[in-house]
Amino acid sequence: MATTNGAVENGQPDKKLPALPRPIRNLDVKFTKIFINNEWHESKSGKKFATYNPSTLEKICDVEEGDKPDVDKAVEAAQAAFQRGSAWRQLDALSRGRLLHQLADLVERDRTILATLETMDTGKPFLHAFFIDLEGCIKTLRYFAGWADKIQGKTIPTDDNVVCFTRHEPIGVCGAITPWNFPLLMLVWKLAPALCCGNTVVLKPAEQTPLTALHLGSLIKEVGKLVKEAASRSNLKRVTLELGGKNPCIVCADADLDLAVECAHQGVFFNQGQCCTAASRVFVEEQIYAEFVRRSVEYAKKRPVGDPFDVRTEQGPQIDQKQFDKILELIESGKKEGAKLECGGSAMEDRGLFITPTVFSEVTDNMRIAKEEIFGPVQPILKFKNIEEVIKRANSTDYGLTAAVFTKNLDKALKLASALESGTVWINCYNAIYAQAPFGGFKMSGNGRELGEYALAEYTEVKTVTIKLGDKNP
Ligand code: NW8
Repeated sequence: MATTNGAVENGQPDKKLPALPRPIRNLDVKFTKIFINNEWHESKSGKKFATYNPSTLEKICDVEEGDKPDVDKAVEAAQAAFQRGSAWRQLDALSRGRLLHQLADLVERDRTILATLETMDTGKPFLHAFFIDLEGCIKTLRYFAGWADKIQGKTIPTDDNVVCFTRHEPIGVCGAITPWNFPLLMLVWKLAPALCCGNTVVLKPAEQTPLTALHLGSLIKEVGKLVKEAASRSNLKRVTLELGGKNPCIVCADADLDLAVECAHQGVFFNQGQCCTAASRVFVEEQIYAEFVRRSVEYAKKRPVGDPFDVRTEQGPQIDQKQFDKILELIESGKKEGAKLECGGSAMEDRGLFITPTVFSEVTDNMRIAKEEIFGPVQPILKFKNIEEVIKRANSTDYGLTAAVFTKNLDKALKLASALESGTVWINCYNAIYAQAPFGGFKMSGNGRELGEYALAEYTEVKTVTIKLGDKNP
């Protein structure tokens, strides 16, 4: 029986845990057409493509297939909306921010629908879709909503009698191509900063996973009505890219071993291994190597794989047959090249595209599993002897997206943070991604930054305005 002070008879505080969100069963997919200029369109070619649930291999629905003429139509509409004097261009910055907040409100309202669609379309666990993808979307929209009226230039003192200042202007129509691993989240990482700077956007979602992008279209339709006209641009396109990674995760002998094992495990297996940030080269110092492998194998064997709508599931199926085959082929190469298969290593019997969590030990730098992006639930564990050596080996890749270091020694942590050639270095944590902090790649992992204030630079042109002042005093 609960008492007035909120305590129950057993002495535990009567704290009500919020009930876990539940997916929507038999959700009807409402939006399957191309969204342009606040209207739904059929494809000009009349073509459609099927999208499949990778967990059941059943067809979810047919979606209108956009091609060049449809993209041209979208670009024309986006150019028109960007035209000087259009409703969008005349909108004040605070209102632009308010629209992004309203879109965030609607994403919150439809959060369960969107998380359900994302799980149907990708096979990722529903609770991950709900608490990571949708949480990240809402936070990113609100973060950039706040920036809309804070984008400002500088006043620059010069060596002449002039007033010189800069304006940070929107570039114009932004084309965004988004991946299938985090369909809605990656879309929002592009849409939110582009719109907060006053641009217009043409988005092409990955063929595998169009559903949440289309639902977002329906939400945008609710937010406001955009108007049309025409604009022309030069052909020198600015390109921002977020590409792959073969991300080193360095575990020093002095690390908190429980933490390091857990983070390295989640770091590589999260999202079925289908993350640009996957911890796909785990370097472990020799003194603790055997123990680290033992505990990592224990973790991998316990990882719950199955129906992504089951609340206990941590790992669902891979996205499609092509990725599935590629991962199994790389696992075979690991076996052939002499890595030690500790657990997993195969497809799950009589199921669709599920792969058992796989750990390889005794991996060396020249094996394919140590060099190529696997994009699957495969953890290659390598051994290192000292810091100078591991820096060299960690950096000897064309990629440079993220790196992680586990150590209790601050000097070592900071030395590695500066020596590692990657856009992000995580110390004693993994996948610590925030709307406020920039994210992007060094080297072949990409160009430019998403999230944080730095993302604004990708979506704005700087204009210098210089005004000659009169020589005479008034
Ligand atoms: C945008 C994203 C996040 C966020 C939280 C937790 C775990 C993993 C990811 C993640 C704003 C605020 C928070 C994650 C997301 C994308 C990739 C890899 C990991 N993001 N998160 Cl590619």
